[in-house]
Amino acid sequence: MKKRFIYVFALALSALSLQCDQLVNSELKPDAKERGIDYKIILNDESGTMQKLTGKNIVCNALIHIKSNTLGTEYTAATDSNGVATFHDIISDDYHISASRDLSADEMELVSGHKVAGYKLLNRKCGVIKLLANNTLPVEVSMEAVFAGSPIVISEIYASGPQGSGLYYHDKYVELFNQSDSVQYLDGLIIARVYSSEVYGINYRNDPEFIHSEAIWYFPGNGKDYPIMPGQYIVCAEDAIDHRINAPNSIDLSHSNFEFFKDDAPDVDNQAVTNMVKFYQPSGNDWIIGGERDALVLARIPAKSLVIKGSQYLIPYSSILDGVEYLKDPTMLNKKTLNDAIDAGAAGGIQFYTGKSMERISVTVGGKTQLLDNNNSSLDFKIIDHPTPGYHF
Ligand SMILES: [Ca+2]
Ligand SMILES: [Ca+2]
Ligand SMILES: [Ca+2]
Repeated sequence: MKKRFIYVFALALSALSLQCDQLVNSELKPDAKERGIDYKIILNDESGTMQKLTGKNIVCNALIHIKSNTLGTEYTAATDSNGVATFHDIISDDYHISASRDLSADEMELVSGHKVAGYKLLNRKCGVIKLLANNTLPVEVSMEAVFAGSPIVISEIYASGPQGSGLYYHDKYVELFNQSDSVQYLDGLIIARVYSSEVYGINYRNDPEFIHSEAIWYFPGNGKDYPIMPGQYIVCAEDAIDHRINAPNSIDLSHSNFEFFKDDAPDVDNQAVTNMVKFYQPSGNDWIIGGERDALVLARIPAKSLVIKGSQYLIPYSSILDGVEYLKDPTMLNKKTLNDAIDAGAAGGIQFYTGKSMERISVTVGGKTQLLDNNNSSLDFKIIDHPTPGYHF
């Protein structure tokens, strides 16, 4: 369960800074001939944490990472004692931004009276900024204190279907990773698809509180029946079979950890692989995720406590451990359906039936594998040439 303190504000999504663009203008294309200029980004903490620590709202000693939405070029800089980071020779574009400052247990004790680890100041409300050549003022980005150590993350989504087997696409899976130092339990954890309708142009990206879903499954167990060990990957397969029998270029998922078996449909059930529990999915013959675009969330909340509205169940943002959106063209962020506080960017850019997959970028910190988790899939994910069920590329 995500630990939170009262002073950590609920996700207030309305008060976005004017310079923080939630919707990206897809018309904006960088001009290759344009000369790069220097930009300053200033970080302000709106949660009162830095005020308590330093008497000012500016955030010093923070790391800022930006990535051009169109060109993919990346830059990193640290903020100085005035909370300002300077980036040199930058071309105008929309930039994904992740700004982060660790809060030590000693600092947390000063702020909250509790000596707790795992908190950070993050730019949860603002994942994309616009840097324009004619703007010489510092771009302001707001920060808030959050518990940032989700122990379990979505490490890979494979959905495109294999090469050379016609329209075969039953080898989809989602993979999870325990990146904490302790045993975690999957029991009751929800995997849900984020609802959107391209046909009717409906999505709930700007809902201030809830994910809307028409496909909710959860892990079986009564609390401690299904452990995931530190550093372990867990594969949840659409069908836990050896797909190479039907599609030679596909993969063997018969040893998956879990399987989505839709008991009210003509679906296959490998008796040797534990089934996920279907809580709600009124349509479709299986757990199917989009081949080129979709959004998934992982939530820690009892499914039976969820409320239904119309044809969709509502999942509170506060219960979400991780969320990943992927798009056919991940630079078209105006097509996003998942709220920016959960995922400010998008993975993807994979065509149908290419056998390609997307996984979180791994970094080694102190000899230990960590997967990037900036709540921005544009920064955190990369495309890989083939699926890697149960391991990393
Ligand atoms: Ca199935
Ligand atoms: Ca099964
Ligand atoms: Ca993998």
